[in-house]
Amino acid sequence: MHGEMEYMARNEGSRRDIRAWMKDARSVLMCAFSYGEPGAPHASKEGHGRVARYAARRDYHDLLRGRMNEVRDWLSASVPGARGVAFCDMSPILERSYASAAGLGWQGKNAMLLGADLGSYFLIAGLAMNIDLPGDSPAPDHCGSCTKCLDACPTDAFPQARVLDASKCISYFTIESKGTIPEAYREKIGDWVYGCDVCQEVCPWNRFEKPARALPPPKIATELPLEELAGPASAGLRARLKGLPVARAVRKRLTRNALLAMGNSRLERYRQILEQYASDADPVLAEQARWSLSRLSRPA
Ligand code: B12
Ligand code: SF4
Ligand code: SF4
Repeated sequence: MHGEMEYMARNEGSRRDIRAWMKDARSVLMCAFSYGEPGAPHASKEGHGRVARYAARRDYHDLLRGRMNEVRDWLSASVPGARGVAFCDMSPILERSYASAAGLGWQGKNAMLLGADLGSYFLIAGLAMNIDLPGDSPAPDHCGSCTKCLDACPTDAFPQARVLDASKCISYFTIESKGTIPEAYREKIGDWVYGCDVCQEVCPWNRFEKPARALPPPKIATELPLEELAGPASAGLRARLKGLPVARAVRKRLTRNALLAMGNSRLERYRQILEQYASDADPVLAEQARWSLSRLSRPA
């Protein structure tokens, strides 16, 4: 279920109780930071690889923790003895669980936290405090009989509604997985080169997505030219990706993903670059390029 992300299994028990992380925590404050772009098209584009929407903006971890620390400082200044620690994504805490208990939204069948007034294109950050704060009630579930996300997932990554098998998720393959991508999933990954938004794109509640306020505007398009991604690390590309989550995927992973997408595109114009990589010293890249080359000669 977790693929190479061993930390998920390792900390499973303690991640459910924040007191394993902050001993004297008495309240948890959860916030949603929207990165929606109402009306913006996010479609495949010939010769390009797709990047998940959140990844087109500046890396959010420090930024959002910083915003929560501002709240912490304000609370600490107002309540004597109040102390707290902010978290966003990097700490051993099940953020969706806490956010759902805090009433930010309900857990959709696609495992995403969803709000009736903001859809699911938002990131979560939290603040654990050593003081009692008034609690909110969990939000009611509005998925009803809809199964659009479960039906649309290209890799069938949901063994049941609300449970994600991370080891089958395109987001896992393209961002986290270091080695060879299993053959059975390559075609299904299509043109995704960093993350995946399919189970959110089809969600009817995302017609209520909200534009970002705390997060800066996108720095890159959500479609990137495949040749540029697989080519030599140009100063131009490095500068464009600097400070973005995409820069977290080491160069080799991005190249592997771009080679895969080239195979799925079946465009003859990639033959030369794929032939070059087919004899690369790196076995993961060489094998990926050979597979993609084999796709060029086959009819779609
Ligand atoms: C590891 C991780 C991943 C892994 C694995 C995800 C997984 N299995 O959940 C991979 C790389 C695949 C991944 C993908 C994505 N991720 Co991610 N990921 C995380 C991370 C770091 C840990 C999540 C985790 O531990 N999951 C394990 C399972 C057990 O927990 P869970 O899904 O959170 O759900 C539990 C609770 O919600 C609770 N629950 C609450 N209500 C209900 C109701 C029912 C009926 C049930 C059964 C359970 C349930 O029980 C669940 C099971 O224990 C979190 C940040 C964090 N620290 O929480 C971000 C986070 C979950 N990811 C996030 C995002 C944005 C994504 C992507 C959209 C990125 C992308 N576009 O590619 C995809 C979405 C995939 C999907 N459909 O969920 C956001 C989600 C925001 C939101 N609105 O929900 C988070 C919260 C990061 C953040 N700080 O904003 N991610
Ligand atoms: S992010 Fe993509 S691959 Fe992962 S569960 Fe959603 S639709 Fe499936
Ligand atoms: S697509 Fe349908 S089932 Fe999936 S999360 Fe959205 S409302 Fe729920």
